[in-house]
Parts: sequence; structure tokens; C-alpha cells
Amino acid sequence: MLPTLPYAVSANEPHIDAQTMELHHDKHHAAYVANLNAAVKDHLQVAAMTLTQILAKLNELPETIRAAVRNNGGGYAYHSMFWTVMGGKGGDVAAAITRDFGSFAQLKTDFNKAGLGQFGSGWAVVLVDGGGKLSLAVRPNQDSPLMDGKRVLFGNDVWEHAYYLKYQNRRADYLAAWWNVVNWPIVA
Ligand code: MN3
Repeated sequence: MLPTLPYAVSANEPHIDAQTMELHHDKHHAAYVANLNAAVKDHLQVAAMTLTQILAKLNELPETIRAAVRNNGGGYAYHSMFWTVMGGKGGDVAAAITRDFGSFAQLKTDFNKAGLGQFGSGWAVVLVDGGGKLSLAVRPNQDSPLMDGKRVLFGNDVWEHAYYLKYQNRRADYLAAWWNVVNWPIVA
């Protein structure tokens, strides 16, 4: 099911414009949900699993639906996380970031560099392991770290549809502005 946005589409203005939010949630995310449902509807055992279970067992799924589940299930999971970590006011950050990245500024620099370096579409994310240690990762398309048993603490969508209306080819500007809307209490 498509989760409802936890705030108005304009909540992240001026950093993320309302039209992009609306298209991104109502069209792109909705399509991942619909396409995942369509892929698993004739596979009752798969349909009965949670999304996290499905992604963790991606390689065991029937080959005929694996690519559709990879792209649409990954997209579904990423976007469900993405909406919840925005709608905030940016600002200060947890001690874990200083501990594992040196400083918040260093995290931003490394994260934005990773996001900018991702050729084509993908995600820049901060992972958290079982011991609470944070690390940076970048993945193509909708490939989710859940597919290799890893957990995303927060991340940013660097597909062009996330920023093109407002930033066009200036992905670096989008990456820089995005930190202004991160919802740290939710991330924490
Ligand atoms: Mn997207």
C-alpha cells in the first residue's frame, strides 16, 4: 500500500518543490507499489511475506518476477523511508555521526560526493549495523541494502525525478539543499 505523505507536499519548500513531491509520491512511488503488487499477485507465498522478507530473499524468488521485485520492491522500500526522513528542519545531528564519520560536515561532504558520483539513477544512504555503527553506501537504481541484509538509517534519492523540475542537471545543488529538510528526530 502506498503510504500517505506525513506532511503537505509543500512542507519541504523551497528546497524540494511541491510539484516534485507530488509527482514523486503520487506517480513514481505509487507505480512501484502497483508494479510490485502486480508482480507477486500470482505468487501467493511471496505475496504473504513482508517487503523486508521479500527483499532479503530476492535471489530465491522465481526468476520470472525477480527483476520486477528488485526494481519495484526496492523502490517501494526506499521511498517509504525517504518521506519519513524529510519534513524536518535540518540542523544538528546525533553523536553517532561524529563518532563514525568524524563530523557532520565530513558526512555531508562524503555523502554528497557519493550521491554526485552515482552514474545515472540511484540512492546515497547511511547504513546502520546491529551494533549501531553507521556507514555510507551508494546503490544503483532501486537496489536496496535490504537485499543484502543491511538496514538503511536514512538516504537520499538521486534519480532525476527527485530534483529535475527545480534543479535540472544541478544534482550537487539538490544534494546540498536536501540536508535542510532532513527530519533528525525521525532519523534518531
Ligand atoms: Mn524516487
